[in-house]
Amino acid sequence: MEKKDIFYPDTVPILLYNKHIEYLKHVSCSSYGNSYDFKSTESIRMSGIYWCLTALDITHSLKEFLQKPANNSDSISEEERIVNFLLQCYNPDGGFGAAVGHDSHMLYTLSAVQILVLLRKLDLVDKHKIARFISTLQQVDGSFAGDNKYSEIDSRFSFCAIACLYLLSLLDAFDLQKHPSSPFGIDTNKAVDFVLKCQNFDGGFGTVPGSESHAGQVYCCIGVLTITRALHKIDTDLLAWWLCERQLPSGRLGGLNGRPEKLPDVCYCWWVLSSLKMLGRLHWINKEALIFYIRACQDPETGGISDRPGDCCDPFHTLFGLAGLQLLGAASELQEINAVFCLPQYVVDAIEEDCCLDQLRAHRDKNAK
Ligand code: GRG
Repeated sequence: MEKKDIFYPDTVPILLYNKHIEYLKHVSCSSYGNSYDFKSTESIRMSGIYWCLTALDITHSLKEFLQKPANNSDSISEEERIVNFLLQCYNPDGGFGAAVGHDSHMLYTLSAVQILVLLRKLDLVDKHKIARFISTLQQVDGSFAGDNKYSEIDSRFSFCAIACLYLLSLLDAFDLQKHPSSPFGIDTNKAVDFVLKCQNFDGGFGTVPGSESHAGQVYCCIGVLTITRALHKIDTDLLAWWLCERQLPSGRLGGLNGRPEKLPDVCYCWWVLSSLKMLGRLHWINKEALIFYIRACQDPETGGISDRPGDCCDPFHTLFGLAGLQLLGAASELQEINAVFCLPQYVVDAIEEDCCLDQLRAHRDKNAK
């Protein structure tokens, strides 16, 4: 066992599918709103809703949950409650805050857009206004700030910007290279150049050029390069090797850490596996050992998945544990997940089909003139 590692139990349960659905419904439900855990997570509320709804969807239980009456009343469904909350977080600048009254931020704008596409409710918002908000956050070097107030720069925000524009089907329309006279837009080439500068000698990526490689940042940077079709610009094998080195050799092998000398954590099953999938190197990881690790992090009593065996469960680790098992092909009960957007594959397919249809219609109308 390495210096920074953990012990595992000898036996672990199989995937506790029904227990996880129970847990997810419990923490997503309006009646959970009075709990300490709920109140203390207000600053990340929008992302919390995205994690829960995505996990409910890949466990085939979203529809049923959304139709339930909220607060045990007949007047409003859980879906209406969530949509009302989301619209209250939609700010006049076009972005979304984490909760009602919070300033717009790139992180929560992506979560809100992900929720809207999951619920098929994008028509409730002004897509162009959201895209304009995102475009105002691009800096001269191509990077993106998280908000207009503190201007923190991070490759996470590059991913949020590019992923949002793609999910809104506005990535092309907002590309200044393609529409140079447009008053709003982003420079996609510069966005890619910035992300490429975040790659280190070890193959990994950091928050900004020169900062330490971290698996979470790798996911974001590889996501940007995948969406913009620029993945060929990096040394794939070097990065895939660094990602595989995240697997710790403890006990029966297993969990992944986010950077050298750190403890394993279930969330890296997502950040590392989705990156390997985008790179076409998912088969490089020891799948059996990782499946064992994720299963060991399940709570057999309450359902839900935690970061490490025996810790408390939460929606973040539950989503990424389930999504990791799905990518590993170890959970036939789950719906396929898209490795770039962390949304059910059928949701991403529907967006791409709608976008193709719109392009065909535009082409037909242009030719008819
Ligand atoms: C669509 C899934 C999705 C995400 C949106 C915000 C974002 C894009 C990605 C975040 C990527 C990231 C940086 C993940 C890492 C999260 C994490 C557990 C950070 C913990 O960092 P440390 O330093 O932990 O506290 P370690 O494990 O290094 O000790």
